[in-house]
Amino acid sequence: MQAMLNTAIQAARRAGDIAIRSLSRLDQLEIKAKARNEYVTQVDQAAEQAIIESIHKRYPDHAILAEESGRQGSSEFVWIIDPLDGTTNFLHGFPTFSVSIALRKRDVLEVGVVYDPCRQELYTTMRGRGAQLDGKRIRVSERRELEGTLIGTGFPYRSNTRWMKTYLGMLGSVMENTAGVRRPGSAALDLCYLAAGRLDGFFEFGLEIWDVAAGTLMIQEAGGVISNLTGSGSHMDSGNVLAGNLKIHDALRELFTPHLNADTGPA
Ligand code: 2AM
Ligand code: CA
Repeated sequence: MQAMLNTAIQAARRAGDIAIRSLSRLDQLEIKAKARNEYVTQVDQAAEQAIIESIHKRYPDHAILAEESGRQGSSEFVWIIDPLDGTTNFLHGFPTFSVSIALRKRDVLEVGVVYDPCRQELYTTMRGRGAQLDGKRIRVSERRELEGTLIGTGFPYRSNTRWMKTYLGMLGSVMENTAGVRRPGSAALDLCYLAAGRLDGFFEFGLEIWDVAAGTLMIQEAGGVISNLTGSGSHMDSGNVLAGNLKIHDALRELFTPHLNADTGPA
């Protein structure tokens, strides 16, 4: 698996470099929203192609599940790729976005890499081998109570706005019971911040598998817990995510129970 991790690292750095180079050109683009959106889509696609090319050079038979190009091939090895997580930030030149690459073998996550090209921070993990930031071991925070915690989240968008009331209720409860809430805008990176103890908890509705695959293994290998919102099932199916160390995960779940019980929210 070390060779596959190395491939993922190399691919993530390549994609990150494309994003950074493209960011300086984005500044020179005309302000028209349509032109900028099209340009960002091109950057997404170019970064994804660079990643797929790096992977297929070493592992031509492996399958791909990627945000832009969807599913390709069939193999017990599937690379799950988000070439640019935090596209809205990127579009605005807001320097919080990431590249996320995970490798799954027969439904088990084996490798995860998330790269933040703005800070040049590299998060890596392999099943059974812990999680690292720039090669140094990271762990989830040790806080045992919600008081004093910093919680990350993402706002509902598109079809998930139907849960807006539920979400705002949950957000209110978190604001009342913690030291603060942050909404950086790249879910893959948020999960790594949790793995590194920079955030104590995290919750969001409606994420895609490429947003969370690498971050999931990162959190698990850093000693944390990640599940769906009710704590009873996999967030990889529902896309609804609740994460923290064991104590904070459970405390958030308890805090959210009254909001989710009335059949008004997602699991
Ligand atoms: P993306 O930038 O790759 O789209 C932010 O809440 C998180 O949700 C990001 O990881 C973002 O990934 C994801 N997301 C997916 N679709 C989105 C959308 N239409 N608007 C905002 N965020 C979206
Ligand atoms: Ca994404």
